[in-house]
Amino acid sequence: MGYEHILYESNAAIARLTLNRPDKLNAFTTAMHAEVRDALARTRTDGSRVLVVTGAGRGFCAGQDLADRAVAPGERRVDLGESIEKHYAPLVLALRRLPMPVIAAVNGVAAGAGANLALCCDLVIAARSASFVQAFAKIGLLPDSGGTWTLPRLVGNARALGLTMLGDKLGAAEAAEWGLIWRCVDDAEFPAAVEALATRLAAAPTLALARTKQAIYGAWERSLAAQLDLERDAQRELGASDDYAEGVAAFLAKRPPRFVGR
Ligand code: LHQ
Repeated sequence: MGYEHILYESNAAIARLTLNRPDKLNAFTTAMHAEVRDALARTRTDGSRVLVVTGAGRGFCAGQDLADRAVAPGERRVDLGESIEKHYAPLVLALRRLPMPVIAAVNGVAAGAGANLALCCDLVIAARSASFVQAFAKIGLLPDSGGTWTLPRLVGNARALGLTMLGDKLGAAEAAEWGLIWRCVDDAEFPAAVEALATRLAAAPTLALARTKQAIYGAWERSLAAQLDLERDAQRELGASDDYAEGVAAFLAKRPPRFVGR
């Protein structure tokens, strides 16, 4: 599949997916969703060990393209639930279920579903000039793409409700202070910081990181006893992995490990 609305490449185990409608702050259309779906399927099979999602131009993603035919202006009977069911919910789950770390490299404004897609990634790194906007209330909607699930878990109900009911911009520095995102870095350092993070994760024990994200995301739904069982089972699996053998051998030989991701 050739892409018109995104860029995708995978080099040296680093997959890079760039939302590429800069004139519209990379807002999602139905066509863009199809391309992202295709690219994420490729990431699973092309040898990638980390995925970086970012935006072209001055924005990360402005959420749903409000002019796309999926939500034609003035059309009162449009079924937004269908758009969520077909596009946004599967995308959130695909990112969460990708068996490797996913970095959201938030280069500029992330609004609506664009903000919540960033926040469902495993590590969110943002340029200082970037911002997060829960724009939904401004157009009479509630936060989707997992926002009502992710936000209270990340920042608690007080801040989740303030952010979503007011829909004001939250700058990247404050987002990092609040624990909404992993890191905020100066704009000049942003590309190098993203590259360093991706390079480091591409050489990490991928299977262990995949099990780590699965365990942490699922922890909210399990009891401590069930979580301990899950940790036992996952550790049993990882204990038989090439990367565990390599990690221990490297530690004992006082040399850096060479992980293969399995
Ligand atoms: C856009 C958009 C946009 C189209 C900027 N659409 N053109 C799921 C299921 C189904 C349906 C509904 O929604 C959802 C989930 C959602 O995502 S709902 C939330 C949708 N997103 C928004 O409501 C955000 C709308 N955008 C904004 O509030 C602002 O553009 C932000 C705060 C993101 C950035 O503001 P500025 O930096 O001042 O940029 P701008 O407003 O001048 O935008 C630049 C261009 O991008 C402009 O186009 P133009 O041709 O006039 O230069 C905007 O119209 C276009 N654009 N967001 N979502």
